[in-house]
Amino acid sequence: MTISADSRIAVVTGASSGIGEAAARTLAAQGYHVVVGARRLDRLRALADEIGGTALELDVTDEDSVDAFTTVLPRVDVLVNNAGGAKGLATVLDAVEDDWRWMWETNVIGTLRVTKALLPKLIDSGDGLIVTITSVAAFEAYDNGSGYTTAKHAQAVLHRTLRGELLGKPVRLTEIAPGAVETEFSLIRFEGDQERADKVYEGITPLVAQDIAEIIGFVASRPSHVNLDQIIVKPRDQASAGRFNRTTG
Ligand code: 8X3
Repeated sequence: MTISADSRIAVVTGASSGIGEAAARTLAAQGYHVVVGARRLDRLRALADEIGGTALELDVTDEDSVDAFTTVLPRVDVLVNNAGGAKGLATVLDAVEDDWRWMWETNVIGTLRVTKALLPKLIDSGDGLIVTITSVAAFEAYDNGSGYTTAKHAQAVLHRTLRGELLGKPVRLTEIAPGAVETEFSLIRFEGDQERADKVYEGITPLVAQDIAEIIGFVASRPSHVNLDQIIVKPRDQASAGRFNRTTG
C-alpha cells in the first residue's frame, strides 16, 4: 500500500461511522487526502472509495495495529482523534472493571498511541493540526458515568498537555467536546439495546455527526496562526451532561 505524499493528508480514527465518517467527508471536500482508520474495514472501504481516500484497518487498542497503520503514512497534516466510546452506565459501587479497561484503552491509551506515533510527521508537515474529540464528560462528572467521565477527562488532559509541550512547534491543537450527538454512541454504550439508546435522544433535537464535522472543517480551514483551543458544543435542548429539555408525547 503506497500513499502519495503529494497532497495534504488528514487521518481520521474511528471513521467507519458517526462523527469520524462525517469528518472524513468534510476534510476530503476541503482537498485533503483522507486516510480513514477503524476496525470495520468493509464500511471503511466504501467510504474511502466515495471520497477518494485510503482505508486502513486500525484498532487503537492494539499496539501492532497502530504501528502498521502509522508506518505507511508518508506525511500527516491533520489528525482527528475520534476513536473512543462508552460502555455501560454504572455507579462506582457497581463498576465493571472490564468496561473501565475498554474505555480507558480506547479513549485514553488509544489517543496516546496514535498521537505519539504521528507527532513527528505532524511537526514535519510544517503546519500540523490535532483535533481530539472528547465530550462534555471531559468537563463534568455525572452519576453512573465514572468509567466514561474519568476516561474522557484523562484523554482531554493528555490532549491539553500537548498544547504546552508543542509550543513553538508548527502544530495546532483543538479539543472538541460534544454533548448529545445521535450516532452509534449510545447503541455501543448499551451493547446493542436500540430501545435504551433511542431513549437518550427522545424528546430532544440532538446534534448529528455532520454538526461536529462542520466544526472540524471550520477549525481545519483557519489560518495557521489561529488555534481554536477548546470548543464545547451541545444541542440547544441540553444544558449540561444530564440536564435536558425533553418534550414528550
Ligand atoms: C457523549 C456525551 O453526555 O453521554 O460524549 O457523556 S455524554
